[in-house]
Amino acid sequence: MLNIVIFGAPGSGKGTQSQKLIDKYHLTHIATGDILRAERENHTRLGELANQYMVKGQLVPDDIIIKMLEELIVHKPDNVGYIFDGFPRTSNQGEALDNMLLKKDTDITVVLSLEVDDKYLTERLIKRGEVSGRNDDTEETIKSRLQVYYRQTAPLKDYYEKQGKLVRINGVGTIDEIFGRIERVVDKINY
Ligand code: B4P
Repeated sequence: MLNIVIFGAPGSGKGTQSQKLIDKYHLTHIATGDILRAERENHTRLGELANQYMVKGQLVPDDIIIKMLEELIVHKPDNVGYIFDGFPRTSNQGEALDNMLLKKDTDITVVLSLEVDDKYLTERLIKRGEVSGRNDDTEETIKSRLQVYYRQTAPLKDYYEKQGKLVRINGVGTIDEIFGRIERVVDKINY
């Protein structure tokens, strides 16, 4: 299987590049942010609970996210692999993902870390907020999301670096330029 984690700060292009990876490599998309937003729109208990954290730019607690993921990683004979977009975001989630995949006799193939300067991240998210009206794309919340990223999520890079799975990708440029950099990495992998 080809199991990719797409990693990066809020606004680094995870969702955007995931879509291109799915189109080319036919992977199953697991995007925790999208799932939580869909739950919120459907006014489920999970959605209402998650929203309390999301509007403040905080992470939804690990136990909720990990349980949600366990229900999503189910065996499908025609599945060539997963793309994990926005997950894992903490060390606990990283360890839980390794264990979940091990139980399915597979593992993470590569972690693509999109490297983008804060000034671009903020610019992109404010722009998206103006168009999409996403309630966490406001200047105040973006600040807190970036702090949360550096404190809770960025340390996962060491975890994957030690496993020899981390590949840093320059995440500044046009969407196609960045995808070109990603393709060059993924096309070299035998899976
Ligand atoms: P997410 O939905 O994952 O949001 P995100 O980090 O902002 O990334 P996103 O994928 O949306 O942005 P992208 O870079 O693609 O999470 C939202 C919230 O949900 C979190 O804050 C948290 O509360 C909760 N959550 C989700 N997962 C969780 C977990 N595992 N544990 C706990 N809580 C969790 O795109 C950003 C913008 O940039 C877009 O408008 C795009 O068009 C633009 N863009 C992309 N590439 C560009 C480029 N090359 N140049 C210019 N603009 C570009």
